[in-house]
Amino acid sequence: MSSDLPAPGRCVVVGVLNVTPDSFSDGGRYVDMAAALAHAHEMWARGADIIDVGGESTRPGAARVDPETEIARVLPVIRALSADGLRLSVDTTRAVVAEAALDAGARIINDVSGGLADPGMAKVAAGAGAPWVLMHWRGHSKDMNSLANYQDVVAEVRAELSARVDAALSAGVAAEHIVIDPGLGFAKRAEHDWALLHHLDSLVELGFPVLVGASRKRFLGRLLSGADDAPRPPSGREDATVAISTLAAAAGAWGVRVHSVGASLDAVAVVAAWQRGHE
Ligand code: PMM
Repeated sequence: MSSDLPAPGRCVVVGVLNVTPDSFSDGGRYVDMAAALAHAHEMWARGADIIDVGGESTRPGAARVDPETEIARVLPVIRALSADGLRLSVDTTRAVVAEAALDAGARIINDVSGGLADPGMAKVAAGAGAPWVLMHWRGHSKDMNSLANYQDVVAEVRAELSARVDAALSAGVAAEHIVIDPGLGFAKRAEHDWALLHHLDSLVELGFPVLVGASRKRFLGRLLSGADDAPRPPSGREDATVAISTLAAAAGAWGVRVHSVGASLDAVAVVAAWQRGHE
């Protein structure tokens, strides 16, 4: 595996830093620059392997922000954190944002559209020689719920992701720079998310590192709904998120993307020791 991607001998933990006013679970808490930097440092000090900085909300139904706003949100944060030595990814579907973020010190592109939203992204990734997370995606947030139609979600996500991998390779992206991600909750209903997790091996088999982003997502809220059938709110989905980190690591995921890194770091350390049979 490329030295650009961390390989800590256990499942990698990516800490989420959303600098957006409207992200569903931590929306608005880190728009303040000082708070964003402090939160990133806290995750890094706890042992997070990558801090994923995003300036555009991808929650279902969210409207898009313009590229200038997205750049203005993420760039100062990336500049400051990379100067402090943190390993950063930029969560963006836009080539212009990814390029600016890489120039400012980000080292990895996390593209929830897998290169579909912006045809210029492949060129930026190939040109910079940067690792590129290709997530399974079928359309922008405002229409993604209507795109959640599958005959066989596992086979279709696998085939659609393979097509994105082929496109990245043909654009000159190195194989060791590619990470794939099932895109839980993106054009997927709860039944699709669970089927993909149940068959995570069919993505792992493709031979690329697999990243799983389940943290606090809707399908967990639904699973944990109370007697009134109302979904458990995001603040009550943390223990379930840690359970997913544990099971994803055991199933061969390369990494998990989470909001609260501590418990997931402990969980993936346990999985690694269990698998080795010694500390
Ligand atoms: N999910 C969100 C945003 N970015 N990136 C990857 N690679 N995988 C994901 O599952 C993913 C992502 C949405 O969640 P957030 O609003 O909590 O960041």
